[in-house]
Amino acid sequence: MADLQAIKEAVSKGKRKDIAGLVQTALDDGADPNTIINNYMIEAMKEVGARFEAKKIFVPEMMIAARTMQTGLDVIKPLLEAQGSQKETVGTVVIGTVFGDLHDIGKNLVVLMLESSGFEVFNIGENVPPEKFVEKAKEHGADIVGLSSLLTTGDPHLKATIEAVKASDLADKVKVVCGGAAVTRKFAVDQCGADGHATDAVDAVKTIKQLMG
Ligand code: B1M
Repeated sequence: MADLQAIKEAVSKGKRKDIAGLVQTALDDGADPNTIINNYMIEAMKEVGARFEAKKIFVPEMMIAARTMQTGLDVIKPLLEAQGSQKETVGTVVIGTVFGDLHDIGKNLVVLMLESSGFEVFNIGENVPPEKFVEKAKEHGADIVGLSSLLTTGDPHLKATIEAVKASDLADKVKVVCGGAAVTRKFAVDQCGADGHATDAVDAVKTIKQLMG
C-alpha cells in the first residue's frame, strides 16, 4: 500500500536517499502522479517555506528539500512525458525564471505539464534578463512567453520583462503569462500588462490554451 505521507515527510525533511524508492513504490501501487506532486510534494515544500520563514531551518535545509523533491520528480517525469508524446504540437512556449531569481522547481513543473499537454517548450533557465526572453522568443517563434517569479524582489524584473516583450516587434504575436508564488494577477495583468496569470502548473496549461484561442 502506497505511503504518500512518507513521500511528503521525505521531501519536507530532505531524505533524498529515500525519495526515489518511495515514489516508485507509490506509482507501482497505482498512485496518481499528479496527486503525488500536488497533494504531497508541493505541500511538503510549503511546510519547508513556513519553517524557513519561522527561522526553524535555513537555506541549506531548504536546498536539500528542493533536491529531494527534484529527485522524486525525476521518477515521475517519464510518466508525464509519455502522456504528451503522441500529441501534435499545440503551440510554442519560451519559459524562464525572471532576473535575480534562481528558483526552478515550479517552473520545471510547468514545463513538464505543458510538454505533456502537447506544447513545444523552450526552458531558458533561471536568472533570465528581459532581453534574453525577447531574443529566445524570436529565435523559437514563440506563441507564449512564460515568466516564473518566486521572490517579491523579482517584481521590477517581471515588470521590465513584460515591458520588453510588449515594446518589441513580438507584441502582436506573443502573449505573456506569469506565475509563481510571488506574483499576483493584480500585479502581473492589471499593473504590468501581462496577458495572463496562472496559480499552478495545471492552471498554466489552462490559461495558455485559452490565450491561444
Ligand atoms: Co527560496 N524563498 N530563497 N529557496 N524558497 C521562497 C520562495 C520563500 C517564499 C520562502 C519563505 O520565506 N517562506 C522566500 C521568498 C520570500 C519573498 O520574496 N516574499 C524565499 C527566499 C527569501 C529565498 C532566499 C532569498 C533565501 C536567502 O538566501 N536568504 C534565496 C533566494 C535565491 C535566489 O533566487 N536569488 C532562496 C533560495 C532558495 C533555495 C536555492 C535554497 C531553494 C530553491 C531551489 C530550487 O528551486 N532549485 C529555495 C526553496 C526550495 C524555496 C521554497 C521553500 C520552495 C519553492 C518551491 O520549489 N516550491 C519557497 C517557499 C514556498 O514557495 N512556499 C521559497 C515548490 C514549487 C512546485 O512551487 O515554485 O511556487 P512554486 O511553483 C508553483 C506555482 O507557484 C506555479 O506553479 C508551480 C507548480 O504548482 N508557478 C507558475 C511557478 N512558476 C509559474 C509560471 C507560470 C505559471 C505558474 O506561468 C509561466
